[in-house]
Amino acid sequence: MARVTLTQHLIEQQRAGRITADLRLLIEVVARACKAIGVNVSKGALAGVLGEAGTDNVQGEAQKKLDVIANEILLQANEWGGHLAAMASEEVEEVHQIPFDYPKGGYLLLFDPLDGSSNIDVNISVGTIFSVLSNPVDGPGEPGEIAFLQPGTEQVAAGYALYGPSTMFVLTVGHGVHGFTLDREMGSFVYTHPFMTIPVSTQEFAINMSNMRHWEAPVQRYVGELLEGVAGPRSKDFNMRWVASMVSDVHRILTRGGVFMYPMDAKCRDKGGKLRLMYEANPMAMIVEQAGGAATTGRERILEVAPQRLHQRVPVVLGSSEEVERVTRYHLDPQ
Ligand code: AHM
Ligand code: MG
Repeated sequence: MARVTLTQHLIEQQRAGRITADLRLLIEVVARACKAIGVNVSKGALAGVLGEAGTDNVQGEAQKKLDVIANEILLQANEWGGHLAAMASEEVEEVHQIPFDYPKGGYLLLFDPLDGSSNIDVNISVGTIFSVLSNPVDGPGEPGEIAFLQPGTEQVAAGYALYGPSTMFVLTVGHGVHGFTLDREMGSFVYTHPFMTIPVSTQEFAINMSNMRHWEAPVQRYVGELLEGVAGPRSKDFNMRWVASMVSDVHRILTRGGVFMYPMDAKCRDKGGKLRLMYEANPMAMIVEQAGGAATTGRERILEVAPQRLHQRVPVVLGSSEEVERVTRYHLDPQ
């Protein structure tokens, strides 16, 4: 049977009226940029791309060389196609405007170019996360930060690339979640994972346990119960995994279920949480909901959070719906 590529899948989505021609082009360009990022990631020490870039990003975090390279690849790939009104990146403080000599389109693209970058130097999987919104501003003006401050429910597409043992591209345009695996010889993403779904129940959780003493009471209670195993109130044993690369941890949950948490804690309280709303939590929440899971801040649905700032952070609880509902209940109704 002929293999279906990402290109063919997107053309079919366009024919079915689920995406516009411009959105198809946008997603193709992002996927092509992710291939280029994957090539750089896989070269590692051979290309001299490991280590610090010697600069800080907008969040005051030291940038890795690959953070900078991945950001440049995505910005340059998307500037000239005519499908975007503007871009925003974890690595860039201000909105990135389309250079005046290129045509502009109706979409806004947001991304974390290389998520989980603490894993780069130790050769563990990292990823790219992206979110697409429509530009609410009509006319020729340049969209400012306010144009981007739309709740996650307004996303028209979201996805990620995972640079793991194989490179994958996972996408939703609001009609399920679809996964593609890079055929390195052919250079194309092949449709390998149709309609990815997250089981409702799970026996696996993902959280950075070293922060336990900093968590709020509801998360202490929830994880405490999991750790009691069969003898505790949950009457089953739970396994734990933590890659410290959100794309990898979410991909595992999309593949076999689980719950992922980066909750509010005493260390990140000043910032509002650890993970960024606009280009980490929102796209992952859309993907997880489209796969039948749930995603909250512990208190409200992530996709309904009204954003105040481009680089805003939020607590994140996502994955198998039974567990996300339980964690959220513990926050809203503490006893
Ligand atoms: P980054 O965008 O700077 O790479 O940070 C986000 C990452 C997530 O991928 C991951 O879930 C989390 O930070 C890991 O944090 P920690 O090192 O505290 O476990
Ligand atoms: Mg990140």
